Amino acid sequence: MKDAQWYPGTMARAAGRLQKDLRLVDLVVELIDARAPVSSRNPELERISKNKQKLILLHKADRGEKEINSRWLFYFQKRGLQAALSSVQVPATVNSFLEFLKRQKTQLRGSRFKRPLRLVIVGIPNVGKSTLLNYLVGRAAARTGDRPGITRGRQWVRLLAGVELLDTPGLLPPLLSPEAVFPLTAIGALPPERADQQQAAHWLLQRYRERGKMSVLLERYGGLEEDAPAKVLAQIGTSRGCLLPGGKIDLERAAALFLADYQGGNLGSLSLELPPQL
Ligand SMILES: Nc1nc2c(ncn2[C@@H]2O[C@H](COP(=O)(O)OP(=O)(O)OP(=O)(O)O)[C@@H](O)[C@H]2O)c(=O)[nH]1
Ligand SMILES: [Mg+2]
Repeated sequence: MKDAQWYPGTMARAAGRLQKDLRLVDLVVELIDARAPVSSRNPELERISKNKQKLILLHKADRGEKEINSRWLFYFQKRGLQAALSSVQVPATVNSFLEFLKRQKTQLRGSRFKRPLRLVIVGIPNVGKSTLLNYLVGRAAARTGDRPGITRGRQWVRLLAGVELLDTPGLLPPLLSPEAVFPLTAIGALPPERADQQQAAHWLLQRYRERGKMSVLLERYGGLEEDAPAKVLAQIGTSRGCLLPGGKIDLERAAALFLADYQGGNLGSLSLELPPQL
């Protein structure tokens, strides 16, 4: 599928809309996935929000490896960017985000006339924007889901007294770099039809191998020999009874199952991209 044909019209419209909304906001909160901070950053979002005050949240930090998360955080901060780790599974991270917002509100009050602090939450699909919003307001204000493209329109929500937040639909760049396709598939930011699921599964299996974490797969699927990704995928298929009529292994189903297990957090924490050595 060609990128130009794939890039949905709704996303192009949402990007245009966001450009207008940016004029109304004091702060842009960009959510990226802590496991893949390069691929999950949309350069288009960076470009259109470059004149705004920004906070980068390395979100779903609970799914990334602790030590690598810290290295990524250091990497962003070293480059002069405001950044923090974030996860709805780690309340301390959400609390420090709230404290940050309260400080921002006080500063705004001090410097300008009385109006609420307005922030917008942006990022690629499925990175956790609406879930974070719901967690912050303590109710299901926005629809969430484990698929990309859940939020369709924009939505303002009052977060605290004097702080308003705009939830936005996930945005991907119109042209994805080839290196980003598999990480984005692994974290569930791309619809399955966008990439070859078996190749994506091979790529992810390779990451488990590289990070020395094959034992996690052994525990989940049993009886795996450490071997080439294609063979491991076939073994996963066998162990999970993914069979086609006639008894051949249904590799497509095995790949979907394995990717879903990674996305669902059933395979421990695994970072997909490493920060450059500083
Ligand atoms: N492990 C983990 N999962 C999370 C976290 N935050 C969100 N999720 C999950 O990520 C999935 C996507 O969440 P959403 O909030 O719908 O993502 P979104 O960015 O609003 O997605 P779009 O509306 O499609 O752009 C859901 O299954 C959430 O439960 C987190 O901090 N840790
Ligand atoms: Mg959403």
